[in-house]
Amino acid sequence: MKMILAVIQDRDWVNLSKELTKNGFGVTKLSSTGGFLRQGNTTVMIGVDEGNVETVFGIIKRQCKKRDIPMTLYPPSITGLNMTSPPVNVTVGGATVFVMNVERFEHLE
Ligand code: 2BA
Repeated sequence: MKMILAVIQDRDWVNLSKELTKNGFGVTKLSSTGGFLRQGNTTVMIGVDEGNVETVFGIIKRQCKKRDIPMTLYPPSITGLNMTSPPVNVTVGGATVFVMNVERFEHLE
């Protein structure tokens, strides 16, 4: 068994979870925060048999979009001045995905 851990954008969660569950994959959502933008994002945990890893990758690729996010590098709270620097675009996504081996999996009842 493998554990797929994917950091995605919040707005992709609904469509991603719909397609995963429709195809019989269990998924858990964790609320997370990116270290660079310091904005909320979503981390999903998907436990799958090894043979399904590529199927899940296909679903993530379909549902998680690359987007440009405007970011103000130096807001007044940092500069102490009553002005902001012009926003720059940071490209985020589609998804940052890790695949890990699972030593043991049990669904206890
Ligand atoms: P953030 O850390 O908020 O990063 C958002 C986006 O900012 C990144 O998009 C990337 O395009 C850019 N970025 C990040 N660090 C940068 C840097 N030092 N210099 C310039 N640009 C930088 P993604 O690469 O799509 O990453 C989206 C989110 O995935 C990240 O949000 C973070 O939460 C997570 N992530 C990315 N790489 C990771 C890693 N190696 N380990 C753990 N989490 C990771």
